[in-house]
Amino acid sequence: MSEPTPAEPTNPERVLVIIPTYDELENLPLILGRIRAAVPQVDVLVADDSSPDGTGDLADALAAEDPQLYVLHRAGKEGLGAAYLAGFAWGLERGYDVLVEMDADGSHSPEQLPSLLAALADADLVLGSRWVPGGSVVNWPTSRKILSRGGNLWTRISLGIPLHDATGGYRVFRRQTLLGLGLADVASAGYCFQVDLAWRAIKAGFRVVEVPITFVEREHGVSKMSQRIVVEALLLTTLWGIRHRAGQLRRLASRAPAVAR
Ligand SMILES: Nc1nc2c(ncn2[C@@H]2O[C@H](COP(=O)(O)OP(=O)(O)OP(=O)(O)O)[C@@H](O)[C@H]2O)c(=O)[nH]1
Ligand SMILES: [Mg+2]
Repeated sequence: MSEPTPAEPTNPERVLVIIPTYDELENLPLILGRIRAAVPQVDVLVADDSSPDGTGDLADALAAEDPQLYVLHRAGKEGLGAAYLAGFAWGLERGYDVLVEMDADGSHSPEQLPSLLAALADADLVLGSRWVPGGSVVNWPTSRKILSRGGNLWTRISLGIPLHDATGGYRVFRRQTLLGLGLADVASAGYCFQVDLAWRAIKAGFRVVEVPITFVEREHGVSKMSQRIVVEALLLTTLWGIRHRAGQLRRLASRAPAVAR
């Protein structure tokens, strides 16, 4: 008797990797080459904020040769969060099932994307995490590790969420998850944008799963991380935490039995 033929997967999910860029001329061809080798099935959208170094023009030239590469040109530098929001809107309009956040600088290894995509089978949002067992950071000075771990500890305490790496930017969203996050009123720009989205996902009841990644410090180009971005993250996380706790207290008080006078 012949073996039954395994069912062909029908309608494989369409995946869009969104890469925000600002002055990533050296990195862009490297990351795109690695994506093509590691996950040839995915489409890629480069969201460039009119990089002065010509990253947007290079992206156009590469897209002319690659039918799975698209470029979103934005008017000027508005921060990572705004570029992702525009990229999400672009991908959702075009019906992608899965949308991925990935930096251009090589810190997020495309070779690890299959493990993040696999984790989506039991999750609505997958976070690439440096700070769970198996996760790591390569070539970071101790000061950056302390900043990242400290920021994440503060986020956990302040918001009361169980995540170890809420500030990381290597993520996989289901389409339905993004649609359920209320993206229209997201205003945060830097690291805070990542915390904001993870927290919204948890509050909305989505399953958020952390998968270990090896984060490698960029070798080319300069970081756009600034003191302003760190301060924004610290202040906003604290403010959200205070509001969250105040709301919890109000709800608790309203449920308490009325005291006889
Ligand atoms: N479109 C757009 N992309 C940005 C902007 N700021 C940063 N990016 C991109 O966002 C990604 C992450 O930025 P990085 O400068 O590497 O910041 P980071 O990874 O948080 O910090 P480092 O760990 O120091 O590299 C990179 O692909 C940047 O080119 C921006 O204002 N607009
Ligand atoms: Mg980086």
